[in-house]
Amino acid sequence: LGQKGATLWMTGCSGAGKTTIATALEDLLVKIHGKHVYRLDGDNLRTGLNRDLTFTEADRAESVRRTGELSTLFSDAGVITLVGLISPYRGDRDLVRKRHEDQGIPFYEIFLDVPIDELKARDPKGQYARVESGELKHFTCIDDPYEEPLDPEITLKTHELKIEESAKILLQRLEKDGIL
Ligand code: GGZ
Repeated sequence: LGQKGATLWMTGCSGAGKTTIATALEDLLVKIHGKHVYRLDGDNLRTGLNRDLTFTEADRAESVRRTGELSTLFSDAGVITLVGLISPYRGDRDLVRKRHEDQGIPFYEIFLDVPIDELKARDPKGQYARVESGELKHFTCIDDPYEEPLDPEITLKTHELKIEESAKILLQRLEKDGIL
């Protein structure tokens, strides 16, 4: 009965395109497929639910855990939940996957795989420049760890794809799996 939910968990370095791809996909899902979609963005959550958290390893783990709990609730309610979180640690992401699997909720780990030189060239918010100048420290993928997914459901090399192409790949996967 009703809509089937799923969590699409986008992981990758700052500037890899998590928010951009999620927004493009949201557009397709809502406008073309009339689906109920919700976007959970790490950056935004840090102004509310996660505002007590910093960028230490422990706080990042907690941010991933809370967001994972949220995504299971939304997806369980039948919403297609699009998460964009750097989520740099494999173990944290695996725990979120397990929470979904234990509850029978479809979970897709989507790795936004972009070379670091490309990220530095994009630098939409000037973060990488601030890291370079020493103003910003412990920045993921530069001087703080990012553990690449070993077996993601989908890998998107967003520097080799148009935004719409990346969104389409995700959409087609949801269609193939009977979620749309
Ligand atoms: C990584 C940081 C850091 C550090 C601030 N490391 O692209 P942005 O810049 O504007 O958005 C990023 C956001 C990442 O938050 P997440 O909640 O997705 O990260 S995590 O999953 O690791 O908890 C980034 C900004 O915060 N930012 N300092 N040191 N990103």
